[in-house]
Amino acid sequence: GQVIRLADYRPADFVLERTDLTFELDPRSTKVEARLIFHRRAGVAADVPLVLDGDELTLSGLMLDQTDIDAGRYTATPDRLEIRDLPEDGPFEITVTTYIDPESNTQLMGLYRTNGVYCTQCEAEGFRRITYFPDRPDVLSPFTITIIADKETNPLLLSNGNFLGGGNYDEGRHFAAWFDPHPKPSYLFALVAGDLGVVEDTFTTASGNEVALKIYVEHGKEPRAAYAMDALKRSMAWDEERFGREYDLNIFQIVAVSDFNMGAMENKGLNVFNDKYVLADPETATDADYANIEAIIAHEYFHNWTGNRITCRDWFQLCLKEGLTVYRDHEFSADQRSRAVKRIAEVRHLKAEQFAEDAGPLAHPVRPETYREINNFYTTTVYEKGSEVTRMIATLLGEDGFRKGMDLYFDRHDGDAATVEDFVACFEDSSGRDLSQFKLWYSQAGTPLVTVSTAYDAVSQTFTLSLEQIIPATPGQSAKQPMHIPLKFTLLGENGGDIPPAAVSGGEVTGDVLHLTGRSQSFTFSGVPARPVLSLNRGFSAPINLSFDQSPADLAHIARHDSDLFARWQALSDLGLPVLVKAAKDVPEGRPVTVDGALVSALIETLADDRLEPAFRAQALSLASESDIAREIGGNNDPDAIHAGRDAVLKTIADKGFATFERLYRELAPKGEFTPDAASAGRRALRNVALTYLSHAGDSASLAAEAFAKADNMTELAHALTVLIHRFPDTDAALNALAAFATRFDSNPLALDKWFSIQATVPGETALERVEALMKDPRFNAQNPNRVRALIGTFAFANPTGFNRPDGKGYALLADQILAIDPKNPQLAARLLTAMRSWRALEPVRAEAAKTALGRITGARQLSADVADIVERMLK
Ligand code: B3K
Ligand code: ZN
Repeated sequence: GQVIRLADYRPADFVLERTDLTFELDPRSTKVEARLIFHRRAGVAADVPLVLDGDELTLSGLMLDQTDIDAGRYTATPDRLEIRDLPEDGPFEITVTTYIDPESNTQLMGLYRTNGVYCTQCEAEGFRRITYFPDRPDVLSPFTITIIADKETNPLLLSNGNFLGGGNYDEGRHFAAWFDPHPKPSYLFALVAGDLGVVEDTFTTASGNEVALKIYVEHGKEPRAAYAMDALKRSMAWDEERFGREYDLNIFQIVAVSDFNMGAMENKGLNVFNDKYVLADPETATDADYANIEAIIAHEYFHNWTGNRITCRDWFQLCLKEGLTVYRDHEFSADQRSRAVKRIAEVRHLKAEQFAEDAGPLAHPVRPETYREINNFYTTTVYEKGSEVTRMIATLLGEDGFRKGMDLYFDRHDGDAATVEDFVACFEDSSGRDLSQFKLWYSQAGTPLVTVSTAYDAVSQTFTLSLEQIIPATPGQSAKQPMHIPLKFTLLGENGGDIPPAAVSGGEVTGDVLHLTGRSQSFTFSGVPARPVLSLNRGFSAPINLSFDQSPADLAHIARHDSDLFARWQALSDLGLPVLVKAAKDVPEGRPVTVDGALVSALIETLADDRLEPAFRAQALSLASESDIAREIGGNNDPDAIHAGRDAVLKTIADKGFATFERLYRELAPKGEFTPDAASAGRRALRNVALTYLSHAGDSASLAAEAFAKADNMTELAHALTVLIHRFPDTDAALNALAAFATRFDSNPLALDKWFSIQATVPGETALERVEALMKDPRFNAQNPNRVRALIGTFAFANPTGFNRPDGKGYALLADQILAIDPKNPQLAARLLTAMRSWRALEPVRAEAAKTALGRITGARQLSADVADIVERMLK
């Protein structure tokens, strides 16, 4: 593929006024007739042709104003249709006819079939696989859709917008027509047809409009959509309350399908979901599943305003809808659950995924300036760092100031295809604050490193804080400008309360936010009566790494006293990380692993503190992951040493806190009926953490076996199975549990995915043989993205010791799978390949093996643009 550049953006030559599509559905040969009304944009010369995008299309009919066009006036190839000699002014109608084959569409882009259901996925460039079209997000029009299909097999005929009507047609067929009055780009088009069950409800908007809500699932699965429906209604109410945004059609529909390349898709009025993010019941869904369903239902619904009513001018602006909408779904979940615990989970995820991406060969700015394959830019940088950038705007302007800017954005840009500049200008105009330096967050890649040093002078009662920022070099960007970094902070006194300083000099401080804008900067606080303990970057107000030699005693002080629970968690994590890093170095040298006493007592004190919510305690006791430790070490990493070191630290904590873990494990046993609410989920999370530690202290499988036998919910059942299989893999208890789980959930693909994932993450080199054996299991299905991700994806992304076997067999397995999947589903293949994004940070033997596997992929013939782009950037 060729390189597309932001700097080359030009508006389309023709304006699309209306889109009228008729589908005659057939599994192998669906007829698509597109009637498109265009006019030439003012100032575009009369000899400029109309160029429409296609992808693997064959043209079978072409008319201008209902008359066939002479062959000499157009050129059609599978990926392009050029029509010449079109009217200079005034509207004209082009009718394009194509035939497509949904059944053989394994890419899952465009119109495809999943379990006998017709379904579409058009973002980013899938619509061009349906018909020739100006398939770009800045070409918007109202759509009228007519669907004709066999009535018996497709009782449901769905598309975007409001239902116009339908009726019987010839030969056992029927039809339905839909009209979406809100102009939209083609990527938001959707069509679904088939035979599905439905769950129905209604929502009355603040202005009194009644909206029909429908969630479609496979027959028999309706009860499992109840939680999703509840989450949808809460999302609709929240967007009215928090952002003043009401829904704008008389129907909102969600369809759950079992073959989907990602989580879900925000098509106007007709969201299509991976069923993993719709279906839930206590027997088969974990608390994490419930939380994900709530977040993703909200996310797609929130796109109705941030993404659909205001869309993106071009795909470089993807963060405009994604970063903002992630921010909105984070805030929603924070309001529905515990804000601090939600923030901890977000930051863990951000560091594990986005910081890793930003530190490796795939690093790119939140708003990239070039791409070869846009599908590869639906990244954690665009989404999660994009959300953090939005959060920083809210931190700079305050909650009310942020709302004012958002109101202006909705007022000013409703109906537009907008840019990041448009968005930021709304906050500048509504607040009067200059955000020009701040905007570097969109263009500079890399996680800033802020180095901190402090000094207290008792005589003058001044506290000085010196900061220096370094933004690491990333691909294509070597020299960087200093950024505007908003750091929330407090100075803690000896008794744990906040010390309000009398005055500050050296830079801007607004309320509890310190603005670091220079490359290096010193802030001096006067009127500080005693040496304070600095709590910095509270709430993770900026997505940065801090290098701050804070003493264990100071960190323990923050962990004990900060009024911001997030800061307490962060201090505990900062206390733990060096211990884990040191353990990873001690193990290969044969030195005993020692664990700092301050860490152990801070952890056990937190664990035992019944005033703290269980979900927080569960987070506090969940040590940094193996990949977090690897990132902290930064290079020459040995995953086996990291794993062994971390295990030894866990065991020390387990031994020291044994009595407390045991008490909590017993006390937190479920009472009464299962409910998925956050408080109950928090108790289950803490109980699971206790079981993990107890399994490191004891050397028998009996407790986990008992937990497995007694679990009455998937959160505890899956965790007990994980502990059994990971810690006691060859025991009868583990093998029996594994077999029992598979039998019990034989007919439930989502639960069976967990069975695959749990085995794919068994630590150590035996995982490879397990994964190979599971790939031959009749229940494995290489065509289903969820199953492939559950086994191959989990192995590559979440099993550091198993995947990174020193002999390179893990990489070889992944390379084989990528080469096998790529011809059928390039997006899935490319996504799996990103599991190797940190390969350069491995010790030399593994790094060499990884490079060999990557080399084998580049050397293969006929790679998709998706995989070619990733592997080439990875090797650069
Ligand atoms: N907008 C979609 C993602 C589309 C991915 C295309 N490769 C889901 C979301 O972010 O809401
Ligand atoms: Zn999104």
